[in-house]
Amino acid sequence: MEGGNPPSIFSSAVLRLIRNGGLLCACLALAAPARAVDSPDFDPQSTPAAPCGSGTPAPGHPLPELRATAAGLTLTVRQDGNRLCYVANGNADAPVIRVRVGTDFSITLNNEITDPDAIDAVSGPAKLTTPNEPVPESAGFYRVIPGMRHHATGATNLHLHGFAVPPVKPQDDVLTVCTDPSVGTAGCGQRSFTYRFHVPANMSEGLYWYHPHVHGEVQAQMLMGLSGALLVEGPQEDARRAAGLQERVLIVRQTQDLDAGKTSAAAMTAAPPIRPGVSVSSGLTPAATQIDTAHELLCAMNSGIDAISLNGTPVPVGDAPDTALAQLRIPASGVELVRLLNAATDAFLDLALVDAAGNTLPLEVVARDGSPLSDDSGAVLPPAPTEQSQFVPPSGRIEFLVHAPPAGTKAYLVTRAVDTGCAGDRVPERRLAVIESSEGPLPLRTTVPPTPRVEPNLFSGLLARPTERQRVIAMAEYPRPGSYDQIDFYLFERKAGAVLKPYMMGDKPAITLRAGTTEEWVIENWTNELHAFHIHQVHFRLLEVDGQPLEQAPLLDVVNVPYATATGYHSKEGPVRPGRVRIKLTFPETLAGDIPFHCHLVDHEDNGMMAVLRVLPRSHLASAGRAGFSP
Ligand SMILES: [Cu+2]
Repeated sequence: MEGGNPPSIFSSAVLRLIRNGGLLCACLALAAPARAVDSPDFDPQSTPAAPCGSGTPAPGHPLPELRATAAGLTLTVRQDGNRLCYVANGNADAPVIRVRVGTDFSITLNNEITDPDAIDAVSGPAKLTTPNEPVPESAGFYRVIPGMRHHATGATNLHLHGFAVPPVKPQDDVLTVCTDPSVGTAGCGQRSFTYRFHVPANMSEGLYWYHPHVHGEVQAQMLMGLSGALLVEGPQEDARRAAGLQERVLIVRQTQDLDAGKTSAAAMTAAPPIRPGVSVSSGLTPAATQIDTAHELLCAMNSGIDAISLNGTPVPVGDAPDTALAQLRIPASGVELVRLLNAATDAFLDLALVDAAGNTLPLEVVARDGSPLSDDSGAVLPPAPTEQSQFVPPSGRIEFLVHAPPAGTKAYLVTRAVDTGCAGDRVPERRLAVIESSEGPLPLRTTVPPTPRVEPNLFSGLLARPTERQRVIAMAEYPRPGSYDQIDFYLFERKAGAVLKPYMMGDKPAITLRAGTTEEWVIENWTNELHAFHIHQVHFRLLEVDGQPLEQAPLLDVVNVPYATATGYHSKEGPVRPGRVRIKLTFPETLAGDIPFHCHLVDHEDNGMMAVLRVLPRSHLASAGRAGFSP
């Protein structure tokens, strides 16, 4: 299927500039945006005295950038007390890594973590009383036993979120590849690992990201600072540059999770479900249990509001002076592309543009989760201005155009308060950035860049493919057997006779299928809080939310799953109606291997809300083992 010559998101922005302003301005790349002023003590240089640099950058400060090639770049994980950082070329500000479609690149990850106990302190107070069992088939990993928490080892690895590369080393294998800290024994067998990736020529251009994925300590390592943006570039990006459209990368991180590992402090307002076959006095025995669909609604008392940051600067809550916000100064009549990553561990965003009086302004979304808005053929759709706020779950990305406000006025990028359910965290409204137009003469440009040809991407034609199988995947939380003030998390295929238990490293795949298969999954949320369903390697089309079909089924790699409701909301009384989304997905032969899927509220993932899907290459049906997946 050919995409023809549909409008490019970038050229359409340029065309609108022509229509609106008469003069096409390519000035945006040339007119340097006003630089935010870093505080005098900000120094991102990694030194022995300050391994993660020092001071606080100016709000929204530009992030360092690196181009990754086959020659490779090195990311060194360093630690300064309760901070972790990715250091590249001596700079402890995690770089925005740029890669090109159709090329190879490599990243060497060095683990110089010095104090795993500090990671453990962040992951929460509930500690193991007996050692975790090593997982024989995955050196360096430990089982997360129900009723216990993983004791941080300081092992780390690298996941390229959203990347359509195989889950096979030396590419995106998070299940067997890890590196050890610079202290202690080498459980992973290595303190450094060189990943070698090939970016498929038909992968979508856009914003992706990288973060650690050692099951059991993902949340702690991300809260401590480990995440960074990754931009995949190709003809679309070339057109953007040629048009002079200025861009800005914004990363929201979470720096604190008040209930991390502190579930015991939460007051449950509903009684624990009755679990057939599980004795209350059974202590910490890992027990399988059946889903209890009649009594699944727990609420939790919430303690406070978690802290988030934007490009490394704390985001204030409530009224804050403009100087505390990221400064976006856009040349008058100009437009800027904002590429925003929600790298928070569990904070949701609901983005809107407003004027100084709080009136909503239109926002033009051009891409989500690294995929330009496109139809099923892969043809890019023009941005549609909307005043509807834009929900971005943890790990999600959104790219949108912001127009300079009229001279002398201001606009604000805000994230609205989010109702995460009575068991979820409090997410208040916050201002992220103030937007103003900058003055001065603008350079002129007289030619329009050619519209790039948009080729079908890896997931083009997904909607047209026949669905071969439907599955129901359920998300659930239960009080821990024998320890009812703590919660375990579950993600499993709901079917007759289903048995569920929290995911443990080394668990066999929950689902096995053949490459090329196309399926529809209904993902159910049987809890009273939002969850963010994410699957590695593939993007899916979101077809329905709570039974409502979506007009343009977006291509995503993470989706919010609405919380459950029941007669007598916030009650243990049933019947429970789970929140539901329906997605359609396919598994290309080139991505065969063991593909994790999990909740991207990473505390949930760390505590069991994860599973693995094995995609068997059609040519290797006889060998179902991992060893058979060499690319
Ligand atoms: Cu979750």
